[in-house]
Amino acid sequence: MSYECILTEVRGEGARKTGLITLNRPKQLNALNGQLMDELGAALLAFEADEGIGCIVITGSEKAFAAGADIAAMATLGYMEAYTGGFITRNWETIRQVRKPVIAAVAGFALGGGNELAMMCDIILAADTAKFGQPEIKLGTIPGAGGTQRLPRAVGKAKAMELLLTGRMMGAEEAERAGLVARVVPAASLLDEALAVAAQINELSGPSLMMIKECVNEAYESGLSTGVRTERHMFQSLFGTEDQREGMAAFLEKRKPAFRHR
Ligand code: DAK
Repeated sequence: MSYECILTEVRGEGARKTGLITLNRPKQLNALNGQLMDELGAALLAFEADEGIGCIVITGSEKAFAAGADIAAMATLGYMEAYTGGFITRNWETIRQVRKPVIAAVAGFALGGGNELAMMCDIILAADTAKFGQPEIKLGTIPGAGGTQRLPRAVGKAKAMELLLTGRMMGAEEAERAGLVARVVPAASLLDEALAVAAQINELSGPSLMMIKECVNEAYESGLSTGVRTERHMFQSLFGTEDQREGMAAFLEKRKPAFRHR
């Protein structure tokens, strides 16, 4: 499939490679419109279905990961259009269907829906130029793709309230201190760093990676005891996989494991 608002590539060397998605509406600072969201959804599902892909990286431009949903496309919507269809609803949840690890490599602005998109990824790596925020309040609206839910879980209620109620942006260092991003790297090496993390992940056992995602998301979305119970069941179930046999045997034989993702 050919895309207009994103670029897709396969990167890496090993048996499992990285699916790289670059948001590509630079003139609009990668504002997320319906076409971009459709293409992003299609690309994510294609990489998810491809057995040769272990991990997915989503990135933007130097200036913007994404400056939010496309305000020009939203400005004149009525309630029924917003509720029943159009870009506002479609494909925002697709990323949650992806069971492979997804890394957001963020440089420049990650605002509104851009920050919400990054927060739906499993790991956020930030360039030192990154700026995160939920400025919807300045537009007379509120976040609509999880910002009021995921931001407090990521940075705590106090900072989330301040950011949400004022629309202030925070820089990469502050975002790392607050727990929103995994790591800050120099802007010039952002993509290389993200691809290096992805390459590390690509060497690991696919089923175990999926189960870690499921367990962490379970704990994140429910209570501790439910999460711990899920984790125990997943841990036990991995004793039915070849990769567990291989991983533990390789450790005992002092060699590198050769995972076959089953
Ligand atoms: N939408 C459309 N165009 C945008 C845009 C956006 N979000 N952000 C920037 N642009 C466009 C600008 O209009 C400008 O276009 P031209 O004038 O050149 O034609 C171009 O990108 C460059 O922007 P600036 O000239 O403004 O550049 P600056 O460096 O001066 O400022 C900025 C950069 C990022 C601070 C500024 O552009 C800005 O404040 N942008 C708006 C940020 C914002 O308010 N974002 C939140 C939007 S609301 C939902 C899913 C998602 C959402 C809601 C519901 N559901 C699933 C229900 C999400 C909502 C939002 O994100």
